[in-house]
Order: sequence, then structure tokens, then C-alpha cells
Amino acid sequence: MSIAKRMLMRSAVAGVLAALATMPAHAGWDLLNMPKGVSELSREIYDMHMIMLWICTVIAVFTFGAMIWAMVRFRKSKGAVADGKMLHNARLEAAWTIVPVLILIGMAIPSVEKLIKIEDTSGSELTIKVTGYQWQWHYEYLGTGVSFFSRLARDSDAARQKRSGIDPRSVEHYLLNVDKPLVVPTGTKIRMLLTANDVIHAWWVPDFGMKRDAIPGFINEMWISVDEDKPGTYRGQCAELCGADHGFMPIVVDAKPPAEFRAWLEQQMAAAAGSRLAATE
Ligand SMILES: [Cu+2]
Repeated sequence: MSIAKRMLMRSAVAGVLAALATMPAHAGWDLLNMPKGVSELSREIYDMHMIMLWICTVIAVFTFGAMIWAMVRFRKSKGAVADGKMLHNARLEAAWTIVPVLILIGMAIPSVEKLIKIEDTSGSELTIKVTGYQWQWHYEYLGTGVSFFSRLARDSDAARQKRSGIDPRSVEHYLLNVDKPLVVPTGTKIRMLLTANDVIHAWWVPDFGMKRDAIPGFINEMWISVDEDKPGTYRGQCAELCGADHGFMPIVVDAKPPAEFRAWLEQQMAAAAGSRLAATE
């Protein structure tokens, strides 16, 4: 390589590095990765994802590095000639079979552990039945008499209508708000039973690390446990194309500390009992 060429190459590399270094930190790089989430499972899934990502990165750097090095170092223009003698190497072949097998086993063991944990709903303290409808969700707190529908917030619904004249940017959490959020306690293992009343839907809140299909005639199970120190509002959406308004059945979960949740549930139970009484009179 001539000196001029080499200098050009170096300044190009330096330019790219400088451009990367000066990129604003808020350019949304964290959005490239999966969210860490706020639940026990989501954190464990995130950690495992990162470990596997780094294993794959090291393997990629090593294999592509060796390949590129071999291609450049032994290129034809440099007069490289194929070595006719090295056609078979039993030791090398055994090594490149055994090492990947060990890596795969090492990755499979924690994966299976997590899969089993995801399916294990034992020891849950609360069961919520989630039913998907075209196009809203129904939540039922089993054994309490409390149940309600949760649908797209009316201001979003008004703004989304054709020629509504309402600027969607003026609506807070446009298409991501509901009239009545699902309320759950933090630090509690909650079993969720998922089904649907018409077509297949899927209940998905990314921050909980869990998504499951809601299928008519079937009951799917999953569990969540929101971190004790992370009460707040978490948003999700239906994740199974379920018809024309699939994009208009968001999920909002309000995670409250257990005491606050109990107070809320008692209030809802009293209201539900009151309306039952009124219906029978
Ligand atoms: Cu849907």
C-alpha cells in the first residue's frame, strides 16, 4: 500500500470514529436493545439475552477476524498458493465440533431453566383472567367479583376518526391510553389466565417481559411480578393481528404498592357488590 493510500485510509477510519464519538448520547441507542423491564422474569431474560449476545459477539469477532486475516494475508496477488497437503486434520475437526457443542450446551441449560420458570405459576397470590375482544380487553379478578372492560381512551378514539379535525399530537398518550387500566400490586406473583371471546389476540406489555396469545376456547397461563420498587404505569398493546381495530386496543397497567392495591380492590369489590344488590332488588 502506498503512503498516500495508507494516509487516506487512516483519515477515513479516524473520520468514522470521530463521527461515532460525537453522536448525541440520546440518539435512542437504548431502543436498539430489548428493555430491561420491571419484573423478575424480564430482568432475568434481559441478563440472559446480554450474556448470549456477548458470547455471539466474541465468536463473530474471532471467526470473521480469522477469515478476513486469512483472506488478506494469503491473497492471490501476494502469490499465495493453496497447500495441497493439509486436507484433513482430525484434531482440528474434533476441536471445532466439540467446542461449539459445549458452548451450545452451556447456553441451553440456563435457557431451559428460564423456560421452566416462566411456565411455573405456582405460589401466585392473585389470579386475573384476561379476555380479548374485538377490540378491547376484559379483566376479571377471580374470586373477588371485580371485573371490567378496558378500551381505548375516548379522546384518542375521537381523534383517530376520519376527518376528526383533532390533532393527534394534542392527545396525551395518543392510542396508548385506556379508559380503565388494569391495576396490579407490586412485589406480588400474579397468575394471568388468557383467553378470547372472538378471534386470537395477544396480551403484551414489554416491560414485563411476557407476551402470550389469548385464544378463544383455550386458557393460556402466564405470570408477572412487578418489582417492589417500580410502581407506575406500564403500557402495551395487542400483539396478534385481530381485525380492523387491532391497533386500537392498547393495554395500560397501573402497578401500585400492595397496600394501595388492597384499598383499590376493596373499593372495587364494594362497588361491584353494590351494583349486584341493585340488580336483584
Ligand atoms: Cu389484536
